[in-house]
Formats: sequence, structure tokens, C-alpha cells
Amino acid sequence: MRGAFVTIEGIEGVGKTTSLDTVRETLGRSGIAFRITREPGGTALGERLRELLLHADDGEPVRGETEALLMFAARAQHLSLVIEPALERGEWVVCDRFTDATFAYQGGGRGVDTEFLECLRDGVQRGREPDLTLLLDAPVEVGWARIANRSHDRFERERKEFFERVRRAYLYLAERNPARIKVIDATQSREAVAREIDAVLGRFVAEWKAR
Ligand code: Z5A
Repeated sequence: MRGAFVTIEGIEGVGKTTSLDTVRETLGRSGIAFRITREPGGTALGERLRELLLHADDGEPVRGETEALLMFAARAQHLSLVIEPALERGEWVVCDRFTDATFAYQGGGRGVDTEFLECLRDGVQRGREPDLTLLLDAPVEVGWARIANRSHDRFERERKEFFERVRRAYLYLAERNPARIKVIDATQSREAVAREIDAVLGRFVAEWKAR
């Protein structure tokens, strides 16, 4: 039986990386073989593209379409070298961000045309979609406050309105895909968020095993 593909999404600082500890515990307790990966990144070339995307600082404006193409270039590599082979072997794949991030950041945030993004998605993913997406949601100020003391990458230096648009785009995606995207209230304490993720993921594991 092929493994399940789980993604974690949300604006900066909402706790995606923190929530990976809960995901590890829940899947480990269920005896599931899994690997954790991230986007952009996850392969040698993908990590080099990530470096460019997050830290390119030549003073040259970067078009939203350029960002989208680089995200999908990294994704094509990631899908064929890491994600698809692991799923085929029956492992679960947990990915810190995936294509919903492109629709939210490049689509919602930068205003890149949705049809252009759909065309890239269809060509690169060939029907592969996450089976479950955990969307950690909190107002922009909450995420910002949590990462205030960190040095900021190219995205994190954007203005508040940009992240408001990204958040709205994520919530729109959740509204359109209620069976796949589960919204987690990330304003709660770390412990409460962990409990909610454990409950949602636990239910999903039970359903997946019963299929
Ligand atoms: N990007 C894109 O534009 N298009 C795409 O298609 C893709 C990505 C795939 C890199 O992402 C960038 O790539 C990203 C979008 C773009 N833009 N940015 N910036 P990333 O995932 O590597 O980077 P990130 O979103 O900036 O991650 P982050 O800042 O590390 O946020 P996080 O992982 O959600 O948060 P965290 O590290 O788990 O937690 C932040 C702090 O809050 C930390 O001190 C925690 O201890 C604390 N925390 C966590 N949860 C709580 C709760 N519940 N209460 C209190 N404090 C908490």
C-alpha cells in the first residue's frame, strides 16, 4: 500500500517547524515509516534553489512568475527523486510546505495569475496532491511577534499587507478543499496546538489504515 502524503502550511512564525515534533510522535506511535522533508528544498539542487529564493540579494527585483518557476523547478526534482519513490515504497512523506504555498505566496501575495500556476502544477505534479494538509492559521502579528528576534529572509522582509494576502489565500484554499485541508488555530499555546494536531493526524492515520 502506498504511503500518505502530508503537508504543513501557514504564514511565517505560526509554528510549522515546531509542529513537526508532534507529527513525529503521532506517526511514530502508530508504527508508520515516514520521512520529513521541506520546500523549497529536499534535494541537493532544490536546496540550492532555496538559497537563491530566500537570500538572493543582488538588488534586482524578482518577478512573482520567476519565483513560481523556481519553486516548481525545485518541486519537480523533489517529487521525482524523493517524494514519489518514498510513497511507492509505502513510506509516508511529511513536507513542510508544498504547492498550497505557491498559490498563497506567489498567487495571493505576488498576484501571479492562477491559471499560470495551475498549468505549472498540472505539468509538474501529474495529479499528485497531498492526502492531508495541516494549515496552521494565526493573524500576521502573532507569527511576526514569534520570529521578531530572528534575522529575516527575502520573504520575511515583505510588508504586512503581503502576508495578509497570503493568509487570505490560504484560508480560501482551505474553504475550497475542506476534506484535505484542516485548519489548526495556531494562536493557542504550544501544548494546545500539539493536542489538536495529534487528534487530526491520529484520525487520519486510523482512516488511512482502514482503507
Ligand atoms: N515559499 C513560497 O513563497 N512559495 C512556495 O511555493 C514555497 C515556499 C514552498 C521559506 O519557508 C519561504 O519560502 C517562506 C515562503 C516561501 N517564506 N518565508 N518567510 P520556510 O517554511 O522555510 O520559512 P518560514 O515560514 O519563515 O518558517 P518559520 O519562520 O520558521 O515559521 P514556522 O516554522 O511556522 O515557525 P516555528 O519556527 O515553528 O516557530 C517560530 C517561533 O514561535 C519559535 O520560537 C517557536 O518556539 C515559537 N512557537 C511555535 N508555536 C508556538 C505557539 N503555539 N505559541 C507560542 N510560540 C510558539
